[in-house]
Amino acid sequence: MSRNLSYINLRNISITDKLFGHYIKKIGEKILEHQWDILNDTDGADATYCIRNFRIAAGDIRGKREGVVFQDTDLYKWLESVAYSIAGGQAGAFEERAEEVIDLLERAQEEDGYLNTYFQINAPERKWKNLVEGHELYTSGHMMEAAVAYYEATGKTKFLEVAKKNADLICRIFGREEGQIRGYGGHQEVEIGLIKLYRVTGERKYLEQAKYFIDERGQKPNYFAEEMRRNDFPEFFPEFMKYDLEYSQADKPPVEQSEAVGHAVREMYMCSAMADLAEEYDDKPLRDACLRIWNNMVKRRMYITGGIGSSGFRERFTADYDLPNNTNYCETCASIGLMMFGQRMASVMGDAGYYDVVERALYNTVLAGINIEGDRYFYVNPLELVPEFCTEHTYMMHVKAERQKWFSVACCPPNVIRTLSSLGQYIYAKDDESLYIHEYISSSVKEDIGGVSYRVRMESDYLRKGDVSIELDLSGEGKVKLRIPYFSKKTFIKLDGKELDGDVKSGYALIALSSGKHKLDISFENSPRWIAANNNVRADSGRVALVKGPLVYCLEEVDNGDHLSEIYVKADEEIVETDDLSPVGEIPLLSYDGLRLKSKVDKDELYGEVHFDKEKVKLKAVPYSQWNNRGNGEMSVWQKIII
Ligand code: FUB
Ligand code: ZN
Repeated sequence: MSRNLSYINLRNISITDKLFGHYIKKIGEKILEHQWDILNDTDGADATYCIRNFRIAAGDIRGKREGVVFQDTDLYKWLESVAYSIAGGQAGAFEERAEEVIDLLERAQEEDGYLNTYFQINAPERKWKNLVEGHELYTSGHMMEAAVAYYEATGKTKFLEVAKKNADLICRIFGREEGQIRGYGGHQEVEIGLIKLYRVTGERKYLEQAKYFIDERGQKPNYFAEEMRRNDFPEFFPEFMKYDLEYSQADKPPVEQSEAVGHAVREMYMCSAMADLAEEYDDKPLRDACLRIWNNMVKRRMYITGGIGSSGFRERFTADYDLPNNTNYCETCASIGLMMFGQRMASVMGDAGYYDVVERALYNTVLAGINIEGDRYFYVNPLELVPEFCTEHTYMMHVKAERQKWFSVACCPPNVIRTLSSLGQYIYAKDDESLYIHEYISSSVKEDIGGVSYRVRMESDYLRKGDVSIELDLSGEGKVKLRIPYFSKKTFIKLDGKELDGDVKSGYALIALSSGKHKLDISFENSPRWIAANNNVRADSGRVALVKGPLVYCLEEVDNGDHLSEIYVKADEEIVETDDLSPVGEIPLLSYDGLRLKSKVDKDELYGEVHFDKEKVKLKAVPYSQWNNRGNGEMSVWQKIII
């Protein structure tokens, strides 16, 4: 069965947006270079050993392999970002370097297709023996994703051949035939890589292998339980061991699962593959499982910022409505995974509503993952923070009060970059007869759809006024489907100056177009408003959060002083869009009146009589994605309410 939606090659999309264009430009100008230095240990920070490990594996130098077991993925994600950036016209200068690295990969790869520097150098006898934590399949999956991206950007096949050779090995090693390992990866990812490889090569065995990995997961006898029971099971992450099978979603087959559980990134990568497979195989039970997990997550286990993973301990989901604001994890990668899952759900379900969640994650948690300068990253994304309380060796030690240059487990920084550099594929999509516009990000696209050439230029003021103007030039009759975001209570669409009736199906307004030039003027309602959480979310009881369109706002110490916990607001207070704009993207900062209730307990005492000073204050809120760009300080999304 064919897919409902296909991606458009990034070579055909150009992003000019004030907000996202800023980061995309920085990727080409400095981020890829900076990350390259980090991978090569030439930036003066702690060594990552990443390229060095490949050079050892290729026999260029001698030494012991260093870094975390999946360190190779940092290079694969870098290559994937380079590929998307080449396609977007931002990184031509990196192609030569990428070619050299691909040569290195080719030389490091073993004859049978095996390529993983940890096991090649440090533990060749343990290949495929620790599927729970060894990350071999995970690492291969990232290689496949990067190779497909590089092929699509450049048309060159060398990297694709390396990835195929590795995938062929995986297809030989894993399966239900005599002599094959009947296992699957502890951290899902290879499934996504294999599906992409199938889509670009047309070789069905890759799709079938991905289906095998999903179908076999959690079957009895449980592969992971057996593997962990073996005496020779090496522990790569002792702190992660002795965990429940649910942690890697392997306690039962995915098709029987109903809740977002365990490690959040693993869950999202697995669900992304499940949604792809449900569509490729027209597999209703698998699609229903995706739907159950999705609904459980977005209705009970997701933050207003699109963050997921409530527990700082083991980066995982916890229980329904457990959404603490300061001890949470909300890993940047998990929200990237949420974007990936939502993008696929929109296709398999044929419903634009999934992009409301994609957008929530993108505009808030994912963008908060990187600073404006493009050289610092958040791994954990709290919704409330007092810097002094984020101390080492406590329950808050995972929370950093400021973005970091890099991490010893550096999954998030290159993940943000590959996501931002492939953003075009979240903006546009197509089916046999229509162009889909999911995100209102200034850009242009040219694409042939059903024999008709579409040339489209979008100018978006989505975040400020809610206005979007789209110029289209079609060589024949065609259709455009516009996602109508959930927050827009009133949407006006004009085609060539004439108002349309605004018929919306499955979250899309369908616009039929004749051949020639057209102009769409869209106006979304996006005035700022307060939002409350479900009563079961104890952490947000009696509190409200401020949003405007897809953006969640927060208070920062730099604008409002410290002790943000003393602040109270009235939810009917007028919210003013100020002329003060965010440093990037020209997003209006919001201002409103509030109260500070300050306890008068003597400063030398901890407790005392009940006396409060009440002070009227003028508050200023900034987009959450841009917090911590003006020095360190307190931050809070949810504010206490006075009725
Ligand atoms: O295990 C690989 C990656 O490292 C995970 O996705 C992240 O959560 C981090 O633990
Ligand atoms: Zn991460």
